[in-house]
Amino acid sequence: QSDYFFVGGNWKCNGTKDSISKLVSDLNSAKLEADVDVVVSPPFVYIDQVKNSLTDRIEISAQNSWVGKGGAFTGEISVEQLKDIGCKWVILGHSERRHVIGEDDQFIGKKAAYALTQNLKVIACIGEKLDERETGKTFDVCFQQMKAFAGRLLLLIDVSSLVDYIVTNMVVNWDDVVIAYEPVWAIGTGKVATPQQAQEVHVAVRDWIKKNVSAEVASKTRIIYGGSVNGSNCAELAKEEDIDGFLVGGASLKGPEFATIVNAV
Ligand code: G2H
Repeated sequence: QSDYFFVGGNWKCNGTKDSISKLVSDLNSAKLEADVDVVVSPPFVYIDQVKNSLTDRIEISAQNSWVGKGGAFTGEISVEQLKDIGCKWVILGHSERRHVIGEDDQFIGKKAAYALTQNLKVIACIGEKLDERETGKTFDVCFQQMKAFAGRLLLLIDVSSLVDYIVTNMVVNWDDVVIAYEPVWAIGTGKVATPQQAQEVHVAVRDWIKKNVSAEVASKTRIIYGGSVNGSNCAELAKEEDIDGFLVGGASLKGPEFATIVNAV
């Protein structure tokens, strides 16, 4: 695990060959601080184009992956294929996959576990919806989502035997996981969480990891914030002690603004 700030650009379902070529060229010429891990996540169909034109300074993530080994799964992309074309990361559990496409905690947890066993690193997203925040369920929802990730990774739930527990721990490396807290009400809405709102959840999630995984993993794991982060609000957010980086959507489609966010610390 790195102590570095981590900034991911989630391009979502945006772009054309031309616009992506321009974005890559802006990123290639941007000055990025050395002590920040930078990742961009293009739509599947443009990953190869980006891989072949983007500086190695920036790693590539997919926005989703299939839950197991490839085969007769029409329309899906396997972890093995993503690795084959040079992806180092995959975003899993993004709220758009959860709430628009309908993926549930268990399915997402399974995807994360499979990706990690194949050495594809995971940006694991969690976050509450507006009504859940308003009814005081923010922590419950985030912890439930964490449990689905961690439960699969460490067999925290239903530890059936010590042997299973040890084997799973040997396979899974928490160094390969970044947690992204993205309150759903702040995603693509222009309504960013205040630094205090984000910090409060990040601390709670870190504490959850400490209690349910280990103090060491809790202190090392990067917990990044996502939800309407832009060039103007990133510096304030980055000052919070438990905000270790950002997952950026809309603002990552503009190279210079994304570079500002990368350099926010
Ligand atoms: C949250 C974020 C990127 P945006 O989904 O994952 O998008 O910055 O557009 O809110």
